Amino acid sequence: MSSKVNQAGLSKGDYRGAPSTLCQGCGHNSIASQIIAAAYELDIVPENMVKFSGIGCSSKSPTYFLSRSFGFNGLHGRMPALATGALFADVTLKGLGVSGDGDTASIGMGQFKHILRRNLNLVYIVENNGVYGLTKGQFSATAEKGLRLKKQGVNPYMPVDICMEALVGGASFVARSFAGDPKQVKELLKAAIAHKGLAILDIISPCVSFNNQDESYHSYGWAKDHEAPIHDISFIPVMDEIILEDEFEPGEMRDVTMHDGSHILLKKLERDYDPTNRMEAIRILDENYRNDMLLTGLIYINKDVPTIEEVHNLPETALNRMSEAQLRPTPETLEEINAQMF
Ligand SMILES: Cc1ncc(C[n+]2csc(CCOP(=O)(O)OP(=O)(O)O)c2C)c(N)n1
Ligand code: SF4
Ligand SMILES: [Mg+2]
Repeated sequence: MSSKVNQAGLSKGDYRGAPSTLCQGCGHNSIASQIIAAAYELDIVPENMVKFSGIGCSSKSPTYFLSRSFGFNGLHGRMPALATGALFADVTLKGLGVSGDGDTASIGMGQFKHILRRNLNLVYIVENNGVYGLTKGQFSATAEKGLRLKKQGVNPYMPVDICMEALVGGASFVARSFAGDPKQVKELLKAAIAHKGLAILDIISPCVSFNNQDESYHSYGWAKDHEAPIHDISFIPVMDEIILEDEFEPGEMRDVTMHDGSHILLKKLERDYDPTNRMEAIRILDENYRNDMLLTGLIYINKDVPTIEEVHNLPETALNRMSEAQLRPTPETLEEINAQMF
């Protein structure tokens, strides 16, 4: 049986991973399927991607996609440090990090705030279910105030908003989606992969075992009823011709051209939203937080933030592929450095 291959000469099967051991219906499984679809449609060579995660059901999920990409499963909350070291050492790779709301917003918050400052070439997905799924459903820092869970009681604390933290921390790409909206997840993933720098993708991903009653903000029922997309999003790869006028009415689009020449097309819904306006992004997130709405879409993008390689003027050849002779300073350079110490 022949299956269709993409421009990298690969079939969709080449992007899959091991069979999932997560609960049936878990939002994390839907996200894994969209990662497979996005990578296939973008003709990515899996060996040019590297996967990172912390600990949690979400952090297990890189095993279930892109089995040909190298993967690191780190410690709980420490994925950002792992990704920073690896991507600093090899600037030729695109990073794909998968974390959970516990992994990122509880134990990992300190690391999260610092990765935002560094603009690594990394897609950072938070599979956000409002609970610690793997350890049997304790409240995470993103659980809404007043949430009642059978074994936990009532959550007395205000939630952390991942997108707001990302925005105020200086992230150059911030988006939110919902695992039950696969088309939007896929288009945002493609845009995040094309972004040169750190792309934060907060995806509401219901935990069907511990947090899926309809009144919970991280359930399928609530998210379906309260999702407020700020636009319809389409990603147009660099090789495809763009004929805007034929598909959309003039004036209804926001067209963001990426560094590689690909395009993100945002079709206006009820509001005229400009994702390049940071203050408007903060305002709309705050409004959504206070009005109990789940704002989804590309919330913010800034293509002009220098990446970590630009800040440190790293060579195009990855540090980890240089020979010892290239990396070792000459005796004269060492002497110069030593002389500066006195
Ligand atoms: C340092 C450390 N503290 C606590 C734990 C226990 N632990 C494992 S997973 C987890 C929470 C996972 O929650 P989240 O990141 O939201 O992932 P989910 O399972 O919900 O996808 C905790 C507290 C651990 N593994 N390591
Ligand atoms: S416990 Fe929850 S988060 Fe973990 S696999 Fe099951 S549904 Fe998913
Ligand atoms: Mg969780």
